[in-house]
Amino acid sequence: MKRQAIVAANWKMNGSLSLIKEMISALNSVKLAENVDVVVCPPAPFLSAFAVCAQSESLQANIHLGAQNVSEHKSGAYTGEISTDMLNEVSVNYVIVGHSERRSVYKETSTQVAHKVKATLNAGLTPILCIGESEDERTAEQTETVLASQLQPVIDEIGIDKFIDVVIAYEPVWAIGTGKTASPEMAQATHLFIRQFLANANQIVADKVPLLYGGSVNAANCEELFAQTDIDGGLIGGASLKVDEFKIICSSA
Ligand code: G2H
Repeated sequence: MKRQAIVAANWKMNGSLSLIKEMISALNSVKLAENVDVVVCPPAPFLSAFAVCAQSESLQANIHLGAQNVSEHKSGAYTGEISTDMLNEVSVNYVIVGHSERRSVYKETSTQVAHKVKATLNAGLTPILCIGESEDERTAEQTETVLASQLQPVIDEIGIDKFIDVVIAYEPVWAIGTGKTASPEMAQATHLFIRQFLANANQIVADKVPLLYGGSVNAANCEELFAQTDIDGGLIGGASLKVDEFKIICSSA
């Protein structure tokens, strides 16, 4: 079975309205393989502009808009937060949930992440659930325990069957924005663990869920990473801000 492949751009707190326009026009000329979707996740103030520009430029259908975060609450007195309904109104399809920067800087717990995944699914949006271990945890050979501890609360919250609509991004924290990338073999081995962990609960779901790799992916290393059996694309940070480099990454998937 050929799984859906996804290349997602996480701009983090970078970019501008002019980059939105430049990226849309560049992506319209990329030749994507049939099973590849591209997701661009700009900062929240630019979501609406992306949606409007994508429509006026007739952006190809397999390029989608994503948000970098969402509230687990439906609405109310949550200053600074963004709801799933708001994201739906501006044509967002995907939401990055539980990125390591949200977990470490904003102290999001795996339980809160699980609630966000549930809210995202309930709104008909696709969560890109980020998981990953720190350098110390990898050195202490705790990688699998940590990944399991990040996945299990989500399984408990939504049920394994609903995972069929979830995308998982494995991002080793030590590889994020550092220029250090997991070797393709190391990334493949960890992706295989994640798939087997899901398979213990539901083989059909495990076979279907796209597993993205993230952490210093660039034009030079993407091809080898994407060629691994259990790597179905990538979550790209720094390199997704460079239009020409991101085009190469998208065409490699
Ligand atoms: C990991 C990744 C995008 P970068 O955070 O989510 O960023 O590619 O810059 O390491």
